[in-house]
Amino acid sequence: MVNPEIYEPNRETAWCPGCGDIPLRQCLAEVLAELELKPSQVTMFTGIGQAAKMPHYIKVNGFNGLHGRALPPAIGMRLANPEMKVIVESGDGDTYAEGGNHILHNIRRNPDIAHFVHNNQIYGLTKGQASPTSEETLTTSTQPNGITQRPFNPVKFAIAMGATFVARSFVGKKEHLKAMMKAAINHKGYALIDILQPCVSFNKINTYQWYMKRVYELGDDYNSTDYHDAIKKADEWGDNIPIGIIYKAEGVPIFRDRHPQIGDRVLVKEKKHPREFQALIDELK
Ligand SMILES: Cc1ncc(C[n+]2csc(CCOP(=O)(O)OP(=O)(O)O)c2C)c(N)n1
Ligand code: SF4
Repeated sequence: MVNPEIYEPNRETAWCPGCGDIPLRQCLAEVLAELELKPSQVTMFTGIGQAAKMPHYIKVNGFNGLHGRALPPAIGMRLANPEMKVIVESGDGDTYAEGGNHILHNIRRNPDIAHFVHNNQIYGLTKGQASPTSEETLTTSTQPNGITQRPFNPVKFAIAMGATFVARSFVGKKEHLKAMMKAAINHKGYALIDILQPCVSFNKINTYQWYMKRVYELGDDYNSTDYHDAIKKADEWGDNIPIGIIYKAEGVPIFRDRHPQIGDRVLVKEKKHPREFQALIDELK
């Protein structure tokens, strides 16, 4: 088995002690090792935020770009290199606010990407402004009278948009989170996990204790392939918060398969002569 230490999950970070990003990184390292993946076989794409620092702190190929813009380059790599495992890590703000447009159209494409959203229901890096998933009862330094908008439901949104794998997990349930990550990485298509990840410095509502009292694991009797049941489950929030694979659809074509001109080609392995590009540049001049 690959040793999880190869991913350097204990490397020093700028995250606060107790931040939910720390156990999340540990789970990820263990999952990649248990799936027998080497660092060279994985590329991680991120935008901006505390969550988006992940490729700085774990040893895989990494691309750290603009706020909310992790998905477009990830899709590019997926088209060019089907041999690479592509993982996107992003915060709730990065995904559902700045990246809102990208997640929407990404779901329509169904690329073969595992997307792990660190949902701490706050903007952590910029010191605690409200994010789309913040509770209405939360007050922050910039929203001292509370949030004036209703929270966004990412699980319901993704199911309604036709995402082919939608799960929720919690960093306080490590074995559960690892099982979800493995299922997402192995899913053929776009797999979103909304991961409940406490920000111990700026979100004083959604703490580890708050979640421990509320989260419950979906049992074997839950049928994750039923769209209407999934929408009902996605609506559960408050005293009881379900975690698990909330919706899954098999057999939907992935983005690459809709491009027959690519076929089985691994574009990064193809040697193009510079002259071929010159002809194209001349034509477009
Ligand atoms: C286009 C753009 N808008 C705003 C910012 C400022 N900014 C940097 S990080 C951040 C919030 C990050 O919050 P989130 O994505 O939830 O991640 P977290 O830090 O909580 O993990 C913002 C608004 C930016 N860098 N770029
Ligand atoms: S501010 Fe919040 S999200 Fe950022 S490192 Fe600290 S606990 Fe984690």
